[in-house]
Amino acid sequence: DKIVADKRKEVDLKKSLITVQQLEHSVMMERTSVSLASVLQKSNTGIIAEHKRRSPSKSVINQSLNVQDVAKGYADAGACGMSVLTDGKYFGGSLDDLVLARASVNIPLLRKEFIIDEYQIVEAKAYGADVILLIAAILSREEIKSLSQTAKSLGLDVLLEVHNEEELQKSIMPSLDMLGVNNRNLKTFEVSLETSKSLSEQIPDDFVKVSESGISSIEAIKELQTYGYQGFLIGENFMKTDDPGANAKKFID
Ligand code: IGP
Repeated sequence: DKIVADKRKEVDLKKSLITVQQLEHSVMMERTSVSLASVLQKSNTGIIAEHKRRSPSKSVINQSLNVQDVAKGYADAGACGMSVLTDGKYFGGSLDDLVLARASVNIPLLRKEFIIDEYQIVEAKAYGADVILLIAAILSREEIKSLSQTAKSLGLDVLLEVHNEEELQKSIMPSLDMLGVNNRNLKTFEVSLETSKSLSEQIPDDFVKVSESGISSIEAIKELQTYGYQGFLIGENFMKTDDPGANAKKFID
């Protein structure tokens, strides 16, 4: 897999510049994380609003906004959490975006990244994240287990992403907090909310269910709620406008 090979190189380079021990000295390591799963469980709307400049499927979405303004807009709108893309190559994000978002808001922040190594989890904590994403399509069950346990030991929530039954069955384990169903097929980029609907009943009740990608209406959210979803990860629909926060607010009030 191309992405995994790219990340392997990126992580090995970073490890040679900043060691895990150095990351562990970050002042952010002392900060108490906020659990996104518990915020979602108390919310009626469950919006997780994403900062996303571009994507492989849509190329440019929005390159002109300042991440701090976007973060404040989402928090003021009442979003339960914010997702910050930190991948540079495919999404035009960076760890700076995470730091700047952290400096601007107190809502839980998800580090949206292709995580393949424990190093990236310590990095997530050191740069202010509350939650990490693990993607079942690129990880073995053993990797999901050790990476999620590392996250839990740092006080971070874990969102595990699947897009089919096989990935779901291989991933279920107690060290996960939220199960996210990605409505976008990462290979074909095709989006269908049917993915969330059909997998919902196979997700055990002890996990908070999150529906990810391609959500563009309040009606879609209402329908997904009837399938037990409590979290809704929305990026493009908010980011394609000049004021993502104002757009998010329409989904919250
Ligand atoms: C947001 P959308 O269609 O609302 O912009 O999707 C989010 O679900 C999507 O960015 C995403 C993603 C990912 C990006 C879901 N899983 C994994 C990168 C890696």
